[in-house]
Amino acid sequence: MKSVVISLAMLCTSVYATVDFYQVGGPAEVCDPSNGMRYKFFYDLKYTWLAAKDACALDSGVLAKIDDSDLHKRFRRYINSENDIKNPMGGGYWFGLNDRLVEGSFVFIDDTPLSYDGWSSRKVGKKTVTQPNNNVQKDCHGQDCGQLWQFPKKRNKNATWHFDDAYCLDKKSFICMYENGCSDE
Ligand SMILES: [Ca+2]
Ligand SMILES: [Ca+2]
Repeated sequence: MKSVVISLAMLCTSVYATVDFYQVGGPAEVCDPSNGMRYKFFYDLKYTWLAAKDACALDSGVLAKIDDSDLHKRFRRYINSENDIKNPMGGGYWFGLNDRLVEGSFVFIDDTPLSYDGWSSRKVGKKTVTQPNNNVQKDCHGQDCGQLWQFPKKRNKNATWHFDDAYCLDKKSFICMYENGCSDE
């Protein structure tokens, strides 16, 4: 009997790998059945990256870690499925990604290095502009903080929410992540 239960549990785990976020207490708060994490979308606020990091800590969370293609897809699908969430006040969502310590070495809040390429790449005229580009036009220190970018913002076209390095002092909406609050049943 025990082995049947275990194999059923394994089956459920593999099925859940493709299941989308489900809401807990409203559209701005979701659980991911694949990793058991809870996420909150602070779509109606906009803070600098450091202030967003502090706001997550005050709420007993951290800026979200998005480090694989499946999780990134779940975020992209979920954001575009909810009107409020897909129109964040800050024009994008800060998450935990940053290269503040060593230029070009992107890490998350827990200092693990980025191992997945979710970066934006788009055509501008005949050129392809690929992120991260550490743009220095507005700030000589460049861009060291990672956002899920609300691009393209054209009417009736969903953003792709790819990664972009942005100016840490820009004010953006943000996504916090929590290890508790999702039932593991
Ligand atoms: Ca940078
Ligand atoms: Ca950039």
